[in-house]
Amino acid sequence: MSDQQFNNDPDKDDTLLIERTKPKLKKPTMYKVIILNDDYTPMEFVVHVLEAIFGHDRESATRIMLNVHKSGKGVCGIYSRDIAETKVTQVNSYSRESKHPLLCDMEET
Ligand code: TYC
Repeated sequence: MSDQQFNNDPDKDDTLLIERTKPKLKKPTMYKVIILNDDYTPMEFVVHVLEAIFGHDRESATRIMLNVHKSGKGVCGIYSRDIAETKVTQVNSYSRESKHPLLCDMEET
């Protein structure tokens, strides 16, 4: 049996090789932006922050604020890392400027 007859010369191999590759897109890690309760920040200020920075309507903002007041912390929204970091900075800067102790943080989902 000759190479010519069976086309066994690797340099003449005409088989198509398909390599399996990982899909390139993976879902980004998402982050919960959390506000923390304290004894001094006025309820109206927290509601205002939830409306202005997180886009909640009055009803949703009030529900979240009251839940945080009772339970200690609560989720304002879920975002990609960059957006979550920006929201946390906005809340903490605005609270400090306004002389309120309200604090915001983020947690991986
Ligand atoms: N506990 C505050 C008060 O009694 C209200 C409050 C709610 C503060 C939620 C912070 O994230 C907070 N005035």
